[in-house]
Amino acid sequence: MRLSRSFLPTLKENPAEAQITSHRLMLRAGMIRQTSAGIYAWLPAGLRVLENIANIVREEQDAAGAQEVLMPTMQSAELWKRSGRYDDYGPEMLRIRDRHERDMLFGPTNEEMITDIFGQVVKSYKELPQVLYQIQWKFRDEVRPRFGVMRGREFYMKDGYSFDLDTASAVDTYRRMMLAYLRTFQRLGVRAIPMRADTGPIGGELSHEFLILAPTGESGVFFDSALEDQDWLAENVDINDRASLEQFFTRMTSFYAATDEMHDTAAWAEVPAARQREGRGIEVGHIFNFGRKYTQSMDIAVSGPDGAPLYPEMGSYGIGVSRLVAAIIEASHDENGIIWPESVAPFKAVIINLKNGDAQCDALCEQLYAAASRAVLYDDRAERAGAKFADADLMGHPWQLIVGPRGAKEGKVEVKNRRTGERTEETLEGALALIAKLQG
Ligand code: 5CA
Repeated sequence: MRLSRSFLPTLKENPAEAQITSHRLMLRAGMIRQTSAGIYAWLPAGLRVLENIANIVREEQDAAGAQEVLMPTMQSAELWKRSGRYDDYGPEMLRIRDRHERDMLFGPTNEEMITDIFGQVVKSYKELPQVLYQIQWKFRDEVRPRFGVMRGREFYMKDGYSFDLDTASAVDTYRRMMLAYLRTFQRLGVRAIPMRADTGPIGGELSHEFLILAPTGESGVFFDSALEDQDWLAENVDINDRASLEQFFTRMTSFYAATDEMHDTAAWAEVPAARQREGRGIEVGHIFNFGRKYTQSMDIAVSGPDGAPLYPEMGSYGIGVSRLVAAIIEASHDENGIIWPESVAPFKAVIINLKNGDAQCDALCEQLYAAASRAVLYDDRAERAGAKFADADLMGHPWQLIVGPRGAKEGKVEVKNRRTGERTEETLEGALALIAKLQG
């Protein structure tokens, strides 16, 4: 994409309405614009990050055996009356009446709807287990939407739901999802620490939250630093083997980690002092196992081996996809702007033409750009070099390919790594090889 023709409206000044770094940087880097309280439009750079995150989430869900569906945002109140949550949910639920005076709502979550759909389709225990997920907009009428997309009213969530025959199988599914989550966050270039959590209005016993460390986080966290050193992508787990899943889960939960709500000072004292980490965290995911709460209340049964009706055990698994965009920025930025992990960056590299109109600079940049896919941005604006550098740092592209008149004369490109600040001089071939590698 040529920056001169793009819709990437960067701002030099800090917007007054933004209180935290990620919100400021998302506005300044032209990723989002607010359309009403807690509701945002995603502009091209923001949307690319949102979709990159969603795609990694999708790949790991699919690898864990979950299947993607897409449910509507609008739901009928009838469904929620069946589970008893229509009255319980409170003012966070946006209630709407249609022209026929039917009560509707904008879905804050989908346990009821997926359970109903499951019940229409699955009739026998032989069809279990099933894990279904979607990536869809949710609406919660938060009292105090704040910090931009971090706590929005409309937000993008991956919500998954599992149905198992018995508790042992439901626990396997929970553990499989736990691993998928750890792998997902690691691929997103952030460390999200799993912590035992309260289940709140979703219900159930077994629950973990995943928190990314950041001073602006809403929860206090206590954890063993050994959790930060694990490589979940290298973890050798056979996800179809109960013993292997158990071994992984036992090892993972052997490290202390809890939010302030669940903090246990006696267990904490047993963590070696050098490994005790205290701080604040942003909740980017939450998984729950709540047994038969919805299948029983909504009377959704399958026929068991002896023909008798059997209520499947359920779990639900959320990831805050739009919140993650902000959380990744909170965890990865410096005073000049965003530092995107390569896996989610809106553009993996920017070609910076330091002297537009100079025949040699233009020719070299065009040669690089001709080899580039949509993952590379070309700053071809008639701007000062300083302004181009500032925007490149602000937008956080992992690589900058800098072409100035002196280098262009010799066919040389300066390559800067945004994270390390390291600069190298490359030949045209070297720069083309980097572009090919980034796109590969
Ligand atoms: N039904 C379950 C899991 S599918 C559920 O709704 N879980 S949740 O309430 O914990 O939400 C899942 C994730 O959505 C949270 O971990 C958080 O990352 C994100 N989230 C929740 N509320 C908001 C909000 N107001 N703005 C942005 N993200 C949010």
